[in-house]
Amino acid sequence: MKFKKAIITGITGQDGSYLAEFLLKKKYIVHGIKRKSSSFNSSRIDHIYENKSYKNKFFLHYGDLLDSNSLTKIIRKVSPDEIYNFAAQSHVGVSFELPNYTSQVNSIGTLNLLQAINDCGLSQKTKFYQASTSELYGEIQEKRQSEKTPFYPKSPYATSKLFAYWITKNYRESYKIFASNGILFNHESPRRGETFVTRKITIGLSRIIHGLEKCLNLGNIYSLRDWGHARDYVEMCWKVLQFQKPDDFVIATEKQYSVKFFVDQCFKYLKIKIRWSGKGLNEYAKIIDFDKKKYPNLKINMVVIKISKKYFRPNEVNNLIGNANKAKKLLKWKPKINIHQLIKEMMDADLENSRKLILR
Ligand code: NAP
Ligand code: F7E
Repeated sequence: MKFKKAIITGITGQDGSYLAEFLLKKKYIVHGIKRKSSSFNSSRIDHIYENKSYKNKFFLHYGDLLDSNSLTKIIRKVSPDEIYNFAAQSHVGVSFELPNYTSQVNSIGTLNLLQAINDCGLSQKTKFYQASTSELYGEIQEKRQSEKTPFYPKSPYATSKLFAYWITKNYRESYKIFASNGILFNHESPRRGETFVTRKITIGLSRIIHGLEKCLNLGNIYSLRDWGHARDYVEMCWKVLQFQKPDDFVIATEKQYSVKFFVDQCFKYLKIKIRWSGKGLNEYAKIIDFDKKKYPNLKINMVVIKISKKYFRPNEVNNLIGNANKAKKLLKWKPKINIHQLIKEMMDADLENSRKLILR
């Protein structure tokens, strides 16, 4: 039996690790591209690498989106059926501080991959998935954003992803590569990068509970997002490439919550009562009731959330919510995990991580 071969860029990231697990379960041979780092960056995939049943099925290659030679070499050697481009400088806030680097990796990096497919003579064999983003909608032009909604990017991250979106379409039209964009709205998990807001909240609250930190500082808590689960969404990335033709799809839960709501629901899950007071940069939340036996490190009136100017962006995307009708209809998909299940999974995992930190 001939197994399909896939290359995943960004294998060490949240989505890369979940997609690797998903494809391996589907009997793919998975090749991950991992960049050289001075410290360990493989914690999300170590369990896959060490799993004996994936011996000869899971391979890692050093490569970098900015080093086109490395990409061509790997693509030529593997001759993959599918490439999933997840590698990116993916932090919107950081992109304002690293606009040039973000643009190089996210824009030119995507072009390097597409050109490598062509240069290796694989344009009629290798399907290409581009990790596009709801950030493309930025200053929203429609209440619910679909594949037809005009883009209005508001950060170096979003503008770099706009180039990547269009170059993917361009290579589809010019060279007939099966190249598709998944326009994914925010998706989270216990493997989410620690500086993205949901994970920052679940880590922050876990550490406060364990007495490792006193207070969590946040930025714009009135920002609205459509949050799904990464494990749910990587299945969609795969489905996008199994569709009968290359196309672009919005993937979203179609439900919207504020950052403040996410905080409130985490405290609710923990059965800790808080009260919000103040306005703007002076807004804060303090603890007003909790189980003293369960949480010996907490105190009544302890201020646990503060607002800090540091976490506001020069240009804020305030309001995103997707319309995923096309994916639901054509790819026969609907999200499986709701925000409460997501919060439970993230809180439980980070409480356990903090507990282990203390035991060390
Ligand atoms: P992530 O956790 O930040 O992972 C990014 C990955 O890219 C990491 O493996 C990182 O390697 C790698 N990378 C960064 N620069 C690279 C370079 N120059 N060459 C090769 N690899 C490089 O991101 P994610 O949340 O999994 O998201 C996956 C993709 O989907 C990204 O392209 C992101 O922009 C896009 N996206 C994400 C969301 C979301 O809500 N998560 C929504 C829409 C679109 P290191 O581990 O060494 O840093
Ligand atoms: O911010 C606000 C912040 O950094 C969400 C990336 O995966 O999804 C992600 O981008 C919201 C923003 O994600 C803090 O201002 C408040 O309004 O978790 P985030 P993001 O910017 O939406 C999209 C779809 C991607 O494509 C990206 O790759 O929360 N916020 N206080 C905060 N955000 C952070 N990070 N930290 C705070 O303290």
